[in-house]
Amino acid sequence: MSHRISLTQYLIEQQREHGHIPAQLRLLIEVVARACKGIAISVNKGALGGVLGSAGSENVQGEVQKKLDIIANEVLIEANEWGGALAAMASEEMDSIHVVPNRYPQGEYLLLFDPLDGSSNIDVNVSIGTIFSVLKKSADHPGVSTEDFLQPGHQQAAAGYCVYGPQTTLVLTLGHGVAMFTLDREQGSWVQTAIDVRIPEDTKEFAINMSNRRHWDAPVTRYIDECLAGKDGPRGKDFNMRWIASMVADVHRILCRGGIFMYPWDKREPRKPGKLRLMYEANPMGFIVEQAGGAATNGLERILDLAPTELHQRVSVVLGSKNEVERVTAYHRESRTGT
Ligand code: AHM
Ligand code: MG
Repeated sequence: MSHRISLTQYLIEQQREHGHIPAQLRLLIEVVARACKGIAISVNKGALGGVLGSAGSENVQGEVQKKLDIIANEVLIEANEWGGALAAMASEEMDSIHVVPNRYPQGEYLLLFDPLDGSSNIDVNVSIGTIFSVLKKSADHPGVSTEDFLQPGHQQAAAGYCVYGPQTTLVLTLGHGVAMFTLDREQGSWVQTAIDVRIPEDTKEFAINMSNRRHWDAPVTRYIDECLAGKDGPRGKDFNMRWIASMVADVHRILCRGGIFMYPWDKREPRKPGKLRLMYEANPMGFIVEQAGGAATNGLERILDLAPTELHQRVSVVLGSKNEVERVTAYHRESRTGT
């Protein structure tokens, strides 16, 4: 049998041989991965564990929280607050940042997460996930505040997601490519199952919530209509469509076989830049996708270059196979300049 590389071995090698990560970051990733294992156990129990359904509360964005949203948030907080690597955490499910309590040592990293992405899929047994982003706190002042988190995505030290699907898979970037690890339930460990993941530059598959078509902006309608016209249209080829309604699962498919994912601004709530959140959804996914050779923009600019102004700010998202993302971005630019 060929030698199986565990997440622990991978991280130690990244630290020791390649010098890509300091020890504190290695420990932090290990703890996040352990928390994801705990979340996977709750997800898998489903109705047997009494974890399905609404929690009867709302988060800061006014969305109804599911029981598993809250459970996953608590698992991540409890696993990470005592380890010494973190100064604070931020989550889709918490209004404000969670500073590491005084009884524990404070580290130099900041952790952001969407504890349970794709919440509408929880109760219907469809793939969901956890998304996380790691930033380094500036060392030029003591203490920690929300402002410390407001860094552009290109400053992320690490990012990843865990997809709870037919398999439980952890996907990770430390800024040197993308690796995948599958949970071996019998061993209880993460085993590396892909390295140097690359997204094909071209694709014939798009992911968008088509029911919003009447609300889209002209460049988005133009792009999708051209795809739908198939081989008789300007693209000269047939396209396929997928929409799982879990960003984690849609992005995972794109990492595995290419594609484009879009959640654009639309006219339903014109003052919101989009549905998805920049700091703990678009930034980590943008980092992963770029590290796999893809691209991620808000229709006009690279997502990782956006300067955040709020912890929970929203953003329009276009990501995946490079040539398709560039095409959508070009359509937006043309519509701005009128060319
Ligand atoms: P969530 O973080 O509250 O689960 O919302 C984010 C999700 C994404 O995973 C997914 O791409 C999108 O919302 C689905 O939206 P829609 O319900 O419009 O299909
Ligand atoms: Mg989400």
